[in-house]
Amino acid sequence: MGNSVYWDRPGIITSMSAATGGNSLNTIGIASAADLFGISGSQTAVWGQGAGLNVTVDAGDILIKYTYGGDATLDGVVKGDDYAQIDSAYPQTVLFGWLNGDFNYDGVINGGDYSIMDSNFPQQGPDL
Ligand SMILES: [Ca+2]
Ligand SMILES: [Ca+2]
Repeated sequence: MGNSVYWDRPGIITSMSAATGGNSLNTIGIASAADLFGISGSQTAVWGQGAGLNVTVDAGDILIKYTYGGDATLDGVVKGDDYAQIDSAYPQTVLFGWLNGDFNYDGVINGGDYSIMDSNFPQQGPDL
């Protein structure tokens, strides 16, 4: 079986010290623009407005952000809408990926992912 169904490779990593050495406060979040913004076809959206990025993205773009573990929405902060993402995906058991709350990329959404969010929520600093 190829990697078209299950992701079992190292993927994208960062050497930024805040995201290495077992530190789960900061990491790399990855989501498709189509999933994050609910767009398709030729539709576009503006990503990173709060962070001053203002990047126009289309449904085929993959968004990668250095952010806090638990920032499902890739806006640089862990807050209520991130908890809403994981809370809505968890009971469905068929949704995966960063946007749905798989913050450790192990292919399941479970207590380990909630632990990352719950640990980082009070520790996070300024929006990334
Ligand atoms: Ca967020
Ligand atoms: Ca997980």
